[in-house]
Amino acid sequence: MTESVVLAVVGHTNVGKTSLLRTLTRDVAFGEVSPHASTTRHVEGARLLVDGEPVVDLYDTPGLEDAMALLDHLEQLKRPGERPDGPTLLSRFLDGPAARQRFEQEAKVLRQLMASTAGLYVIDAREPVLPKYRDELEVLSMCGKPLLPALNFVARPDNRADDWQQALSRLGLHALLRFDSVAPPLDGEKQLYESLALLTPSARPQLQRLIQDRAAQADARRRRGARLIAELLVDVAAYHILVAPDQTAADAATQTMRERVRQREQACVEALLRLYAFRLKDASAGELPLANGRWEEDPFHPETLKKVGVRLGGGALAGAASGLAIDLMVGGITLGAAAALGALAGSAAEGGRSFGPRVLAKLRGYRELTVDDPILRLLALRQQQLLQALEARGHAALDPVRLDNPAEEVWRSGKLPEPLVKARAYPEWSSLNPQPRLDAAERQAQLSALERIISQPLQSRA
Ligand SMILES: Nc1nc2c(ncn2[C@@H]2O[C@H](COP(=O)(O)OP(=O)(O)OP(=O)(O)O)[C@@H](O)[C@H]2O)c(=O)[nH]1
Ligand SMILES: [Mg+2]
Repeated sequence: MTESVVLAVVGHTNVGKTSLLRTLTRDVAFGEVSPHASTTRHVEGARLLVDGEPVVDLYDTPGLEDAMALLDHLEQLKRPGERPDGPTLLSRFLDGPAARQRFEQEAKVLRQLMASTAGLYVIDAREPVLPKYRDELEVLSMCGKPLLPALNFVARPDNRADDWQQALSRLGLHALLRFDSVAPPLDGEKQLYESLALLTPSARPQLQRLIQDRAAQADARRRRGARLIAELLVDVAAYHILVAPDQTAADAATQTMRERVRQREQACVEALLRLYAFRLKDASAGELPLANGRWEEDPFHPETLKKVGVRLGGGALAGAASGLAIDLMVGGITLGAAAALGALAGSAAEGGRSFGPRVLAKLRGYRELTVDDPILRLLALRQQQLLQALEARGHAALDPVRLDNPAEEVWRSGKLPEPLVKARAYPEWSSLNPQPRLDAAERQAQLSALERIISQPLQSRA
């Protein structure tokens, strides 16, 4: 087995070293992050595995505070006429008393970097390029290890990444990374490992493995996320309540429907957060403007008719019931007429089985309450935006994602995707209805089709 690559994350205090580790490990609980200096006091490691094997060990280190004083001290450690190289001089320092006292924190950092394959030098790119950073780089470079500067905070408009790039190249550091631990660029992680692979050829195989594994995982997560959203939408589209023809029943049904759709959306939010390894408090859903639902005054939805039609095609029905079905097919029937035919449908045992309880209930004057199209559209939009936000969110982020009611044209006003139109006619596809049949092959096929639609980026979908 090849050895894992050891990376030390180093830099000035409060520049986001621990935050970077959180994002790279996808672990929101790694270490302690705070807006105050000197938060991390000890070296702390985290291991990145591929197929259960360690490939990269990342080490968080305390922040450097006074590199200038340390440089002065190192100068004093030189003997007259001697010009020791960096590692020699640093070893002398690390064996001396100052490494246990005044420069205890700095000693921890330098020991870790000397024991590592390479270092990631984190910079708060909002800061002006001050001489103290040059001193830091001078001390760190004495370890004799490749250093990759990582300009952090570049998602902030007030960053000075260009100034830093110039200053670093004057110091001979030409490879660098633009990153943001809170809002990392989508390919930021890949760039980080690729840049490190260029600096440390011996680490290339492991870093390549990690890059591939991370990409595959991101892909799998995105597909799983789209599936979770597809399941929510089919659940809600196929959800229906048969309501007796009086106002009290209608009010109660509307209330129930609102409550259950809200809970179902929340369950999807939570599943997405878990999938992306965030905490429940990392997202909060604004109120869903769930109006009064949709009353299917015309209970004979084209899809329902198609379904009934297909069954009638089986030829099991005789005389009257077939006539009824034909009337339904051409849409020439009203609720009143249907109710008048209720007795017929109810007594026709053969027909009863074919129509199923849903159609029979409607024939008896029951109405069907379903969730309105705009709500379906809104749910689709909100969850897709959440998915996008989670993909672009670093595990160092502290502010929650907020789910609003976004403006987007295709889902808002375009044609509702076919799988959802279809789901309207299949109450058994919804886990919100009694006796669901969630493993039905057709449901699975429609979920897959919907998952593909959802996997496309929001804007480019036509
Ligand atoms: N917006 C933004 N904030 C960040 C980023 N990185 C870190 N922060 C914030 O900066 C502050 C310092 O982050 P830490 O990760 O604790 O910094 P550190 O370098 O580990 O600090 P010490 O351990 O004290 O040396 C925290 O308030 C973070 O939330 C970033 O890329 N973008
Ligand atoms: Mg820290």
